[in-house]
Amino acid sequence: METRRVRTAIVGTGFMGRVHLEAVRRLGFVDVGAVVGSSVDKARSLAGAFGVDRAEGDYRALLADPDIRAVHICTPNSRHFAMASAALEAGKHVLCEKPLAMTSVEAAALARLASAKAIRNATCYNLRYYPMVQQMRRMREGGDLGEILIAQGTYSQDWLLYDTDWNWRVEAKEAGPLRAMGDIGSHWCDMVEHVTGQRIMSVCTDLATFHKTRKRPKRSAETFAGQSQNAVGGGFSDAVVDTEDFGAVLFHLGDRARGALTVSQVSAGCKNRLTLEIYGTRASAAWNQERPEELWIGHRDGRNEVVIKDPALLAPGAAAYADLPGGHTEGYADTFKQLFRRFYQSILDSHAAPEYPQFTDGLRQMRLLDAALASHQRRGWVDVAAD
Ligand code: SOE
Repeated sequence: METRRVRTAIVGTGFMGRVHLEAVRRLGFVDVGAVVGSSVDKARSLAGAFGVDRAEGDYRALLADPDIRAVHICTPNSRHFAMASAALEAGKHVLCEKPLAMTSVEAAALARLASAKAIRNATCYNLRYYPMVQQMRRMREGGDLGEILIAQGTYSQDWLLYDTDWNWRVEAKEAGPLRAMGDIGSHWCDMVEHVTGQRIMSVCTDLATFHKTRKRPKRSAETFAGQSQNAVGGGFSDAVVDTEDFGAVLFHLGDRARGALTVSQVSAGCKNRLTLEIYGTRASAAWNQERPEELWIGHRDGRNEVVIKDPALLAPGAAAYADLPGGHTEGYADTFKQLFRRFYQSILDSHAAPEYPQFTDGLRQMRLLDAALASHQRRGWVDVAAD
């Protein structure tokens, strides 16, 4: 009888590796067979904290293991292509953190390979799956907002505000040429296209690197390490920074709509502030990741509303992303659970349509990043390459 369980592995032991491991363990039908780190010691540390028996220092040790059917790639971006390619070639289903790769050329190759192998593949644009983001999408699909005229917002954080804040994402050789835009801007762009059902067609972008150099710690610095990192001993060395702290993007959305986005990792007090505002011909909707259970609805001829997440009151397609009743907050970690549940259910049901962002969606965002960088370099409008 076919087993109704999947055995997977987590590759990467930093912030995202831990977030993925915790979310996978909440599914109930997925077992974590191994944790892989850049060293066996780092792998053992995370594996031991979660009762995972196997710890490896090289992801290739998993590829020959027939019991490992899927892998999560939660490593720095520079390793995504090699790891995802090898995993796909070994017949493993792959869930890769965003951005999918270092370039759209790499991303296109991954999308082609996944398609050729007919293997389940996902790019971790998990922020789509807050219940109230799904409510925005269902309202748009139902015509409640009318025709979209404007989309605007920001994704702002402050964990890289000081020149003593450091992370692998700061270095282009580890993260790719765009940091704020690639790391969090791509989340926002994926979300606006997912919610509106329209494509960003062209962009006019201005990037800024406020800290031209940063203090690189002689010991590794975890994501969001911030203040604790500043306090860590070991000293610093000066490093030239080749990625942006800030980006401003004007864009055309679909045939008619217009939009504006700012992205920052140096905005004091913004801990993880993704805001999305959609203005339509009938009504508006606005959402803030720092108040995830609330959705603001704007009206011209009636009272504005603030809707609080209560599955009993949401559109069915949105309620499917809420596991808890009203008043029981679901947040950041839950969005990973919602995406992963659908990913693993599609592994068990080979006929299921993928209800999650795939490598093709990861490629889409890489092409958007290409256009944003080219626009900044040319100081003018650039069309986004078609899929
Ligand atoms: C750091 O900016 C980060 O961890 C991103 O890499 C994640 O994708 C985002 O969800 C939270 O912030």
